[in-house]
Amino acid sequence: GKVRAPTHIISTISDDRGEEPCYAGVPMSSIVEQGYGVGDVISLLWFKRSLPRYCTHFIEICIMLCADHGPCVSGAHNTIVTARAGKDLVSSLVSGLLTIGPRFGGAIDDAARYFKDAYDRNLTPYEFVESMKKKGIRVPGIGHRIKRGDNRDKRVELLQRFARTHFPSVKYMEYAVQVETYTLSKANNLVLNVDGAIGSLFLDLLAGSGMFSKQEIDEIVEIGYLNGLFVLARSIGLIGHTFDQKRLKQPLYRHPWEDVLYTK
Ligand code: Q5B
Repeated sequence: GKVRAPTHIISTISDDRGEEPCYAGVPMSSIVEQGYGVGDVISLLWFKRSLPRYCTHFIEICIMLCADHGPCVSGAHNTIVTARAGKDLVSSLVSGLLTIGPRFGGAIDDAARYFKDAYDRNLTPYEFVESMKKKGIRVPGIGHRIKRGDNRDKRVELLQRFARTHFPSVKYMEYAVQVETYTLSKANNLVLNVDGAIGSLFLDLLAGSGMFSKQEIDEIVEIGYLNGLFVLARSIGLIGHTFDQKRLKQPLYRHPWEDVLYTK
């Protein structure tokens, strides 16, 4: 047979060599003609399989809910400042994206990792939270700058309502809610936040859909796919903030002296 030189790249998610591009083996004409949505495309390109409609709908809800959260959050602030410095769309976008991390928007993977580990080891919420405290680690997915026990995050409620109606099991989410009940007894700002809700519910999606083996779930959680949902979603809002500033012809941003504590 033919001897082929070793390749320098291996790729398994898409193929552009034929008449039409394919995502995980599904041709573009099927994607368009069969009415696939962005959740289906994410399923194909990230998870390499077609997921049931309730799963792809859930993914789409995550994307819509996380697309923006106003101009005051870290990402939007960076993007606005960058756009006002006259920079281009990509620079303004990545400047905002670079703020996504363990405190802002990028706690989904760690929330999934810690909630899964604690639930699977049968830790009570008390044991889990107090063991995190001993290690000096803030519980990922818990806490918010403006949301409180008496001013819950509507996005979290919407995700929970959808999952309770459509998911076969919400055991990880219910565990996260029990953790929240305990953290709220300590301080009113320690609510289950949008990262924690998505992290715990994605565990339920992976475990309850029957579409993933245990080994695959462990790999997804270990590699950390889920912050990708926030990155993807928030890009929509950050691009919007860039256009907004350009449209409004906003001048170079300079922070007011009065708002800085100059001290030695
Ligand atoms: N304490 C989010 O903190 C925030 C604790 C905790 C135990 C915790 C904090 C945190 C984990 C990371 C996380 C995602 C930094 C948040 C998001 C998207 C967003 C954003 C938006 C959007 C807020 C006061 C006291 C201290 C702390 C203790 C706080 N969190 N203890 N576990 N998790 N969470 N991030 O308000 O005794 O006084 O020292 O790191 O899940 O990013 O809208 O803004 O869509 O854009 O700055 O929703 O919770 O509170 O730092 O003053 O802490 O609470 O140890 O105790 P804050 P701090 P003490 S969702």
